[in-house]
Amino acid sequence: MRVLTIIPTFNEIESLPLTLARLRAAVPAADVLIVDDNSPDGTGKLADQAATEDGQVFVLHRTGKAGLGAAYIAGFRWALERDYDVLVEMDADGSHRPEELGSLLNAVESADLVIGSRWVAGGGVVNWPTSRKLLSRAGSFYSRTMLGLPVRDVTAGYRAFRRQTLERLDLGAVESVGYGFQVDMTFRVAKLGLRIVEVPITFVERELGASKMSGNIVAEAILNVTRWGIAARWSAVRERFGQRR
Ligand SMILES: Nc1nc2c(ncn2[C@@H]2O[C@H](COP(=O)(O)OP(=O)(O)O)[C@@H](O)[C@H]2O)c(=O)[nH]1
Ligand SMILES: [Mg+2]
Repeated sequence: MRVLTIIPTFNEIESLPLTLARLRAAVPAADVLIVDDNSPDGTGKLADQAATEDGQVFVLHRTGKAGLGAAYIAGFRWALERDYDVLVEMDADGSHRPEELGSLLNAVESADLVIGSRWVAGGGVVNWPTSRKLLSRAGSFYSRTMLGLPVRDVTAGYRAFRRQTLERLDLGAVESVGYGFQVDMTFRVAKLGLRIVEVPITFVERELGASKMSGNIVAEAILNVTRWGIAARWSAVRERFGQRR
């Protein structure tokens, strides 16, 4: 299994070196692609330096900040042009512990998409206030019910896709940027009837640098989930009505 771990970065100069070192130590066989959106703090240069020192580290430079979703889509395309079997999503800030990647990779041997999940037995979050935990759980609950998804942690960003899963998706149609991107991808994989498996992870809130998530990104996710849910129900109703005629 050839594995590529994709790490999107925007101003992660403090966090990236440690995450990269931990990842290379935890799963030495996996290649790494850093997708940097021209970070003003020089993360891109730091990534280039890492790539010159380590033949398994690659960098994709983009012209400016275009959101997490767009960065991942570019990373997926890069990987699909090469012969990787498994594509992993991982944050740069250490929240997705590289030491837990092995458990995602074990699971992806018999799944189309593996989600590292905070909200299944054995999973959890370190250093989040109760309010943030509630927001995440409520967001997952709303998305799960609205879209009929068999997933407890729908917005999770620590994932492993089989190459064939991404090949079956229309990547150009994915527009969402933040948490909505993760929900969007889950919904698309579920609609294809593919096998989604959650493995428990412990998400550790970042200690260095700043979060890029914003109220806008949360609002986009809620709005999109509502639109997709209504559209899915509406087409189910039309199908039933059509069958009766
Ligand atoms: N390339 C790129 N990476 C981004 C962008 N927004 C966020 N990221 C990265 O996505 C990951 C998750 O973002 P983070 O701010 O930690 O979100 P949070 O964990 O929900 O607070 C980090 O590695 C960020 O550097 C973006 O617009 N472009
Ligand atoms: Mg984070």
